[in-house]
Amino acid sequence: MAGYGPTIIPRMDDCPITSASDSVSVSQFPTLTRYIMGKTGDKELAILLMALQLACKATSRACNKAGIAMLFGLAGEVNSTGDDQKKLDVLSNEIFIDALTNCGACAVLVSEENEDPIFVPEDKAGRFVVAFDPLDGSSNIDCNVSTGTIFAVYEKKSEKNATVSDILRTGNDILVAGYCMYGAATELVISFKGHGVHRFTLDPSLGEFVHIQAHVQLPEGGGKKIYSCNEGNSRNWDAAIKGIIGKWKDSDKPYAARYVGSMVSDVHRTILYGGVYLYPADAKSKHGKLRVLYEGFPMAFIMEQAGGAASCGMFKGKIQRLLDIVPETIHEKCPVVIGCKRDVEAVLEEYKIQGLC
Ligand code: AHM
Ligand code: MG
Repeated sequence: MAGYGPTIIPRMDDCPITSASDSVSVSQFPTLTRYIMGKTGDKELAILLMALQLACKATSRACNKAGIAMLFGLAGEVNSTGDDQKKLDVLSNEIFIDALTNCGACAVLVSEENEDPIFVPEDKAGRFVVAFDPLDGSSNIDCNVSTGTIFAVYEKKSEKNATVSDILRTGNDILVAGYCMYGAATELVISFKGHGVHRFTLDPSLGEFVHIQAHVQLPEGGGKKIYSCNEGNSRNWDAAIKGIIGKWKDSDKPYAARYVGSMVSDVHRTILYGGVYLYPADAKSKHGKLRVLYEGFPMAFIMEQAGGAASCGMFKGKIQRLLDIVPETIHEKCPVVIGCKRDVEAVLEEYKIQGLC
């Protein structure tokens, strides 16, 4: 990293970085590749995560070149949930499927863009199952606003050939979850169960994700007072969601509204600054909009690992922790209320205040 100043690099071990004195000159290259190798102790999982990071880099490159390479616009197809596919949706999906089916570590893939699960042929299959949204935030693609990839990794339970039951499991079974944001910089945030949340930024000149922050935690006390949701849907919200957003807006120190409309960006900001991100159920969409396996679960997993909370709010007649849902189909949806404990708990309390639970 010549030209980037002194080679004082944060440690990548499990110690939180609290001050400059925690920084040591351990290596000029604290890359995601090294982090994965050091963290897993499991070569097959490391190979899988290498394939994922390769696909993120290739998708980042495609996003960067989209205007020049005429990759903006529609592909002319609709995806598994009936949304129009953009050219970049299709390309990024091909990138992820290619990387994951050929790495030798995956048995089944579930992609937002494919109606059915993809079973990797036996001669190339491995132990893991991956659910992913290759390019989330499609509505932002054509105006060059940040988008992202979201993924969750499980180990298959079936002894022989994988089945769909290997992916229809609660979010508590996730081994590793992450997202990659294609924004002003490309940033990959990853969490191995029990090992906190780590941030890596793509250094384009090196072609590697470089570790920039260990053990990311939401700000103490909940951080900035920010709510993030599509308020255009508010007339269809239930009384609790309407009530709490109203209270936040009317308080002495009102909350700010921030909404990119790309879940990765809105969740990333929530983790770093504080506040809450909501895509609740409403009268028109009883299950909300976001998909359990590759949007709700991985983001809830990361949020909890970062010291936040993740709930569905009121869903199917009861308040549910998001990671406890047991999906029955691969593209099913769930309401999402994720962020700092202060604000998620305030939402749940509002259900009690309104007499809804
Ligand atoms: P997508 O998977 O079709 O891109 O939809 C998911 C996205 C999220 O990233 C975002 O938070 C949400 O949809 C925005 O929805 P809306 O446009 O209804 O506000
Ligand atoms: Mg999506």
